[in-house]
Amino acid sequence: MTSESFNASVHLVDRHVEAGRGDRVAVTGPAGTLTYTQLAARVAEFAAGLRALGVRPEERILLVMPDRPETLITILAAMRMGAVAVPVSTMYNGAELGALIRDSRARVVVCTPEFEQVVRAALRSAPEVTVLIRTGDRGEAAPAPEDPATARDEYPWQEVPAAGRAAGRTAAAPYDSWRDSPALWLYTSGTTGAPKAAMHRHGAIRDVHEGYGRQVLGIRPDDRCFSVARLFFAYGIGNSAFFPLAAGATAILDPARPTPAGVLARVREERPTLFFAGPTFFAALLATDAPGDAFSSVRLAVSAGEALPAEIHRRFAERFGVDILDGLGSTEALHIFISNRPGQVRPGSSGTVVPGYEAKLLDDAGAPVADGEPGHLYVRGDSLASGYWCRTATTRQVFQGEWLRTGDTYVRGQDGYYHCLGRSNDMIKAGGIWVSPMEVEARLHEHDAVGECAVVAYIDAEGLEKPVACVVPAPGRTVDAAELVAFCREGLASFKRPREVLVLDGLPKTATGKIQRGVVRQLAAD
Ligand code: 3SK
Repeated sequence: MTSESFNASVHLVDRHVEAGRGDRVAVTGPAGTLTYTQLAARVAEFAAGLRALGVRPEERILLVMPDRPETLITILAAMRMGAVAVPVSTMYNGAELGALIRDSRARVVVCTPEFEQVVRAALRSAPEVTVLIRTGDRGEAAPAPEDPATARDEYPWQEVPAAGRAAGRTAAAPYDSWRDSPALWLYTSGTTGAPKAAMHRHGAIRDVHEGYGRQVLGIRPDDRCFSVARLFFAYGIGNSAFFPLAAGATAILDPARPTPAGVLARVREERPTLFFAGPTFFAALLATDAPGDAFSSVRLAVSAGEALPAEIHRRFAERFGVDILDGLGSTEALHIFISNRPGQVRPGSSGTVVPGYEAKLLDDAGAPVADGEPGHLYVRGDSLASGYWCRTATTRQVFQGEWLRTGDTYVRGQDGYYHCLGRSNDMIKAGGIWVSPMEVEARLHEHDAVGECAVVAYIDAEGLEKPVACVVPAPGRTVDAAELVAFCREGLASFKRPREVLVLDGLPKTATGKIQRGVVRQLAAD
């Protein structure tokens, strides 16, 4: 007995061509425009090329790419031929990326020129990679491998389809995947520290659109979706790929690193109707001198990644005349499962449960809590990941039967609206991205001026979480805060750096010597 046949790539692209909607624009932006017919052809020929290069169904193809049509084509081609797309953050350094590549056991890595250097550094510690595909000018000579021991085949991205044609295949037929076949892995530091891959199925891609995209956003073919969160985030890939494509609408992709000025220019030029960002970015937009009509094309804005403070919601709605739907999602659930609804927004709340999901709040002993009482949030629904790749113990902690333990503490009002109280553990969510305090502390400990340290979240003036390093200097040393932040920037992806350094005489400890993080958080807040 097998599952229902289902290929997410066919659902997102070919279905529209078969239904006579092929002339509609699927993707647009400064890096190019493709109709659904053109996208379908590019995906099928790229999938044929990947097969000719020896990629087999269920193998991983890891992408280090900004948001551009080639990225979308690569992800969809991987899914079409039954392989697993693994888009990863473009913010990692070589060592961090190398660890992810080794963990995924990908044999194929695809990158764009601006990330080639970091990818090459990563590949020095990832000898299992046998194929490197780089976008760039056609015919550009591949640099000689720096270390013959890591020699691998390199292909310009544009020439991958030619490999398919040389093998007699101009277009790959879709692989007969099932709802439950693996389609996408997304790395997350999530609730438990070290990055691990949440494994998502083809069927989950349809599920997130059906529940959130269609029933909450009411997304239509004439919508134009623009997301500040990039394709390598669960939030971004839903916003910029799954929702627009499932609805036959248009995705606006911008390869530039998002800045308030750049995003405002893109909104002016591309006129999105749905705009997706996180609270930190909404706050940054409010700090610009953008005119009141800057978002006049937008019918709905969406916030996720961390709880949206009511004040940011109010100021944005007042200044730009656009309502923001705050929601809660997770990489493990693939997208948003609790959300406000158009016309029924309660500022300061995450909203109510999205169709297709159920939520429950439990106390420390696992008993349900009453409305108005705080509890640990659990969610269930069809889009949940099947688990973490090669992390059995963590999978069992987080995926409990049908339920996902989100790691958040919430309270539900009698009206069914959920309010975030913070995380159940010490992980920090800065700018919508998980930061593991332990990882930042490990880097701080590499500095010889640091005796002891604890990294905790503090809430800034906008009501948003930021990592702060509380540091006890090593004996006889003084700590230069700016130098310490620069030191963290050098050794870690920049989003993990402490935004402030607080120098203390000692860290508060329990009788057994454990750092009292609650007390440290309090010190950081004062
Ligand atoms: O963090 C969130 O709220 C989120 C939302 C949608 C998809 C993924 C994530 C992590």
